[in-house]
Amino acid sequence: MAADIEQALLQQLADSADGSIPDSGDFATAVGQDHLKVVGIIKSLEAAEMITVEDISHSRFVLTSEAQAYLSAGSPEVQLFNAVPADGITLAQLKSQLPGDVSDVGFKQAMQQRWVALDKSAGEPRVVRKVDSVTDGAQAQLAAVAAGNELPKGEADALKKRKLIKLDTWKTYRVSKGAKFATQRKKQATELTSEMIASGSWRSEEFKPLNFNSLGLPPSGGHLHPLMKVRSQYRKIFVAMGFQEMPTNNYVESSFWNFDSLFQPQQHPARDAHDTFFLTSPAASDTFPEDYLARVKAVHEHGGHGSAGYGYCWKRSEAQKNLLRTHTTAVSSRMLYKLAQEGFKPAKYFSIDRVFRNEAVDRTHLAEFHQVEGLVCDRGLTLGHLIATLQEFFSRLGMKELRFKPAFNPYTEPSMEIFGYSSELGKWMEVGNSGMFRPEMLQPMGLPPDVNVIAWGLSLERPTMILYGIDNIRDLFGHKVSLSMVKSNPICRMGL
Ligand code: FB9
Repeated sequence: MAADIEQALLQQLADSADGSIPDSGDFATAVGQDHLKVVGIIKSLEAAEMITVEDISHSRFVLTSEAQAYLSAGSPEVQLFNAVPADGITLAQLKSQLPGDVSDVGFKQAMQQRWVALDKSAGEPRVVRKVDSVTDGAQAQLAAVAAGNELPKGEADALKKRKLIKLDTWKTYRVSKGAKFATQRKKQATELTSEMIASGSWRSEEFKPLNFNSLGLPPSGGHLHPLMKVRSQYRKIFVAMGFQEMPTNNYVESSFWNFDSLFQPQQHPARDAHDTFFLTSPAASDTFPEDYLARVKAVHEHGGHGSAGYGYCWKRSEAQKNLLRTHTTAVSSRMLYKLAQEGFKPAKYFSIDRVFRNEAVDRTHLAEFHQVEGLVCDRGLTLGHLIATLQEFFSRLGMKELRFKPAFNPYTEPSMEIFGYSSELGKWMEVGNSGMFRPEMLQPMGLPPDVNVIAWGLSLERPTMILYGIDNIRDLFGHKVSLSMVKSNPICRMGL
């Protein structure tokens, strides 16, 4: 037990003539303890200034694992020599008789020592003996090393070169009495108690020095996932720009609000199970604002508000199908309808929450991601307002330069893909999509005809991967995420 070793060491110091223990290695052997354990105690006694310590460095050659084998089997050159019959043997036969490493090393050594020669005179090369007998000097040397005897430098260097021996170094300690030497370690008090003060015993107490550098236990607190940290930064930006957050607490949506209300035709490819997760139970919704639903049916079938519509037979059953929302634009649609029903007033809304798409999973795409969406609803809004708003929004994300590429969304016209120049990455990248909601979407809701809605969307995952230097989205989100990453990820400030 550690205390016994400590006791034995202090006692031996007290009893020793010169007040020292010459070598902790011998002491460990004497008390039958592992030297490492003794070193631990020596270090703590030294810290308590009960002893002083001097290092003693040791080194000696030890056999490598390869040499261990030769100790019993003989050196490879001797094993090879013994395998060469008096009348010689073909190299191939010889190699087949000895383990691979022995025949190669052995042959080289035996040739070097001129014990054997290669006779190529007749056809296949033959190994022949050049001496009648040999002594296994190498094995003897290895045995000497194993026994701890010194070898002449030349021999040691030769064995070292053959990687048969290696230098083993270790340290022991000469231990002497320290300033605070005692045969008993005085348990250092770790705190000043009222009893000590009352009894006055504090005067004779030895207090454990306070280690002001000790880090102490890190406060165990909650850790925000990087996505949540970036989400809160996006929230701050939206709120600072006067936007209100939309309620997104419904992953399950009806096709009506997710697609139909957005004037997305019922045969649109995004509406089949290849792209969308449809629910089997509850498979369908049936509570809709019927008057509004009728107007949506009408605009899909016949258009209106300057639109030709799609001219197909719109089916209620299709709109009833429940799904995992494919975009938070479904929430925008509900909020705009509500705004129209409650009597239009200008509004700025945003949403940040999960959306689900039955897409192939790859380094940057999972079957779900967090969509960030913003919209401004007001009279006379134009594409210019959208571009200016995007510039303001992305400049707060640190993206001062934007470019816009015409695009297509079923629910916005005109639509633009947004590209931003990332100074961190030194390249242009797609940072989102945007557009002006179509009148075929807004008018059936009951919004005044001169009200326009500019909107845009992006993801949370892409900026978070860039900010945290995460290359594969699986390392950011999902069951493979290492909790240490969540616990140790720094705070990344965007755009400041
Ligand atoms: O987030 C995306 N890119 C991005 C965003 C920010 C960023 O860094 C910040 C500045 C610091 C870096 C990159 N994208 C959108 C672009 C691409 O990554 C794209 O390949 C993947 N997109 C997702 C959809 O994938 C199928 C990102 C996601 C996306 C795309 C479009 C919308 C929302 C999310 C939308 C919309 C919309 C359009 C009009 C009206 C309303 C909403």
